[in-house]
Amino acid sequence: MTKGQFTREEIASQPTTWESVLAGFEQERPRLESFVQGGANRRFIVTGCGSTYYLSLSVAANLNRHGISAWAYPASEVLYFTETTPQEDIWLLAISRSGTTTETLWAVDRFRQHAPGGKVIAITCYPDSELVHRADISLVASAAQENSIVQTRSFTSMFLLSQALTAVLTGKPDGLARLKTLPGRLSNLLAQTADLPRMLGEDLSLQRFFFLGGGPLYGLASEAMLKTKETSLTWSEAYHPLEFRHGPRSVVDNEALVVGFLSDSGFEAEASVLREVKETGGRTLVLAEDTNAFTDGDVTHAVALQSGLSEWERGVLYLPLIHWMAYYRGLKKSLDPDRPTNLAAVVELK
Ligand code: F1P
Repeated sequence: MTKGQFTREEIASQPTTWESVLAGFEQERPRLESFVQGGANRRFIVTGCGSTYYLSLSVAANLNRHGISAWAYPASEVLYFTETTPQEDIWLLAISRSGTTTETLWAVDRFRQHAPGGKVIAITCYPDSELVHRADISLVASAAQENSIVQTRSFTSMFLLSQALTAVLTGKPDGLARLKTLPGRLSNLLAQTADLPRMLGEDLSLQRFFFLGGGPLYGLASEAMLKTKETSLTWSEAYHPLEFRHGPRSVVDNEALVVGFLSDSGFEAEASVLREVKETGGRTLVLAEDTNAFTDGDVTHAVALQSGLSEWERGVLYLPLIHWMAYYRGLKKSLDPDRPTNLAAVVELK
């Protein structure tokens, strides 16, 4: 085994994995549709831990955008601060790659006690996991199972399943057809960006990474932060874009890379933040649907996603470039991305 072999294979397989996961969802769709009948007026607590908590933030934003009230919490909050979570007429969407994280399982049990009659939907990668046994219905991305500890294709695949669930809940399956264009778009995007992720990952003059994202992109920016930490032991932080002006930008200099996951809704305001960062000496990378608004010198690097999809549909496209950047940085620092320091694939408590 070479260093990072599992991580490399799993990052690279995302286009084909996404295709498999979406095809698998189609088979499960009739069962899900009958289960969620009248789903448009459901309310959800969305929960997970670590990466899957950050995923929950993006999932809740998407649900709210489509008229389904949703609140995201770390599983430990559902567990120990239940009274701060909605308890009336509520369902639980529990997300866990392994389906065995103790906090998430305990949160499901707690939910059952406090929201009698509330249903539990699970999103996971393991069909025989304890979470599946405790849920009323599960969406499973078996093709996205991973040998590595840090989540890459599992995260993006579970995000796709949550978007497919949202389409079914809102009774708008036409959105599913648009999700199916994402694998091809990712393949094109990786070809288009070529060595940029590796060049940035191997540039050890960069010491601090900041990821900015708003709306459905804040959870993804948080995941990018965690990936960078886990895979390369690097100082990384995540903020809503305009929040960056309110203090955090004080630590930006030429050793900092500020990555903007730019939305459509806040594009102009977000782009201004990234331009200011470069003016004050930081280095910047922007990922946006379209980058024509940036003239030479505005930002250090600009990547156009050109998905043809909205900010609510194209979210998974922001992460693979960061997966690769974190992977190459870990290798450059003589780390093994497959075995991140002090981390286990699953946190199991007694
Ligand atoms: C949750 C999690 C991961 C984290 C690490 C430990 O796992 O906290 O998010 O990156 O791998 O486990 P899961 O509940 O999604 O399996």
